[in-house]
Amino acid sequence: MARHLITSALPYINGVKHLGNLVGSILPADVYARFMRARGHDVLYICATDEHGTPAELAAAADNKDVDIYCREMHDVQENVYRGFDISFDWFGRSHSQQNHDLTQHLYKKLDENGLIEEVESLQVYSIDDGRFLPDRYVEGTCPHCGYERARGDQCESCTKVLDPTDLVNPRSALSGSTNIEIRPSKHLYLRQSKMVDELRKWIDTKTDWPHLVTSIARKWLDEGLKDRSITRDLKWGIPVAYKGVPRPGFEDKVFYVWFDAPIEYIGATAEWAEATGGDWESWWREDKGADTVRYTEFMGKDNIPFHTVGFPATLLGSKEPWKKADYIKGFNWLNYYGGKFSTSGKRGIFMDKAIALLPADYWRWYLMANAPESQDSSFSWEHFQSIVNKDLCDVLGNFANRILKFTAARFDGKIPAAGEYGPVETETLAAIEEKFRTYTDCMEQMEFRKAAAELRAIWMIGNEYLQRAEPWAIFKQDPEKAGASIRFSLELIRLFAALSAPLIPDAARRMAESVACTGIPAWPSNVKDNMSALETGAPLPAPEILFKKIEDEQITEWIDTFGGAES
Ligand code: B3M
Ligand code: ZN
Repeated sequence: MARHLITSALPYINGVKHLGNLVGSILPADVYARFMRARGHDVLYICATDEHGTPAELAAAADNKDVDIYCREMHDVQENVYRGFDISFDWFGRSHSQQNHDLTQHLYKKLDENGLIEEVESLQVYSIDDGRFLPDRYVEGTCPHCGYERARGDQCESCTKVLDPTDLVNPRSALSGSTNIEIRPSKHLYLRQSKMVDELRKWIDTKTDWPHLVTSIARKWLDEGLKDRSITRDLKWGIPVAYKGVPRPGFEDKVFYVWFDAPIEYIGATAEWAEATGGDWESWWREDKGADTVRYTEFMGKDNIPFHTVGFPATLLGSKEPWKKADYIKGFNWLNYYGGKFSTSGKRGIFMDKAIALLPADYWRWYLMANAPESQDSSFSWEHFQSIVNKDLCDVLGNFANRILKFTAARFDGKIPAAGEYGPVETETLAAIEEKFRTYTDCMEQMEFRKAAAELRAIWMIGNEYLQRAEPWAIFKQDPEKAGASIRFSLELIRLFAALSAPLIPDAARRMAESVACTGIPAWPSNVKDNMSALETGAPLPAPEILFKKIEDEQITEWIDTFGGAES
């Protein structure tokens, strides 16, 4: 048993996320957390809303709300949506928490003491019509690198390059749309990342097992020469540039940049968790207090990789304190919507609250993980979604469970029949499952989620093949006892499948377990064979229920109508 700290990129507070966001960090982190817990590890899965910066202010303004109230409300809205998707956070915190204030100001202080902070007078975009500076997303314009016309001042969504507001071509205010803009000087704190390139490169070089997607992005940044980056902003909303309640002179009206404090909230949220549960957050984060034995895995979409391979490690390394850093980073490409982008601002694609109103979480969880954008982008279409759900969940898994449960109800009075001796069919079936179970476990351990889903599906299919070969319904008349034994074998398989499927489809797994008179999700097996005699002969089963309902063509037509399809 090992201790596993798992974090997924913190969703911005400014609205419910779409399925592309979900599959790019939180969902795979949850699948991994569930898998590792099932394997008996001590898991702490931490996430939070990312509440500072211009997106929060802009969204609150659009909603006519005080930003403080807006964030509190949206945090709860988001948390509920994630719970609806059965995301098993151990803590879902808020980057505006007191804990994050304290930690962010502490790390700033350390960096300053270590000579890694510099005051720099820099040129900022100022909107004359709005009467204020326009940091980050308050400015929009054309990306100087790829020509995307709706690039924001902090990063281009299209080519993922990190930008400075003054880089944008044809800048305009995101508040008023005004192009009446000038460049004015303002004093800011810069983190002297340029002094840390060697240390960062040494750290990255130890990560030989990281996915190419992740290390290549990190190396590109280091090779291009790390620029010192500004870690403060001319904003009101955020964490004050202060230490122990005393503002830094000249910085009374400024706050830390959201990308400075957001990753620190991984630690902050753990401290929130500790306060709420009596846990010990330092044992997860301080290598001098036990965290040296923790394995820390971060999940994120590819646009977030630079901040986690360079920005956040620079903060932690620069503090010269023994903070836990990522042992592994799992990065994801994009999930597209009919080949185009899911877009929050363009309201294109499917948002989590809408998705969960249409179908239970497991339908989405399965589809998204089986098609996770791991080695390349993947694409959602309603037609594809329908075919995957109907094939995998209904025809393969659902049908398997259903046939057995119905037959048990009809022929065995709804009671679990006695087991019998294994014949060659049973022996071969178990050997085949055992082999797939090994590869499935390996894939999950390696976080190769698409492959893992394919292996799990193959396990379900072996169940169906067993039924075809054993044909309990055909032999029932001549040999009810033998038919019973084969049904018993199949019921044990349902229980086994419940255990194995739980990380991906936890609610269906629970219902499968209940359908064979087990409460809760069965323990993860150490091998298949020894887990085939767990049920109690004669135990009554509940009336069979359909595990998954097929998605009909009419539903697809309707949803394409509502959400847009290929032509939109
Ligand atoms: N909120 C960006 C995003 O939602 C950002 C992640 C922060 S992780 C510390 O893509
Ligand atoms: Zn661009």
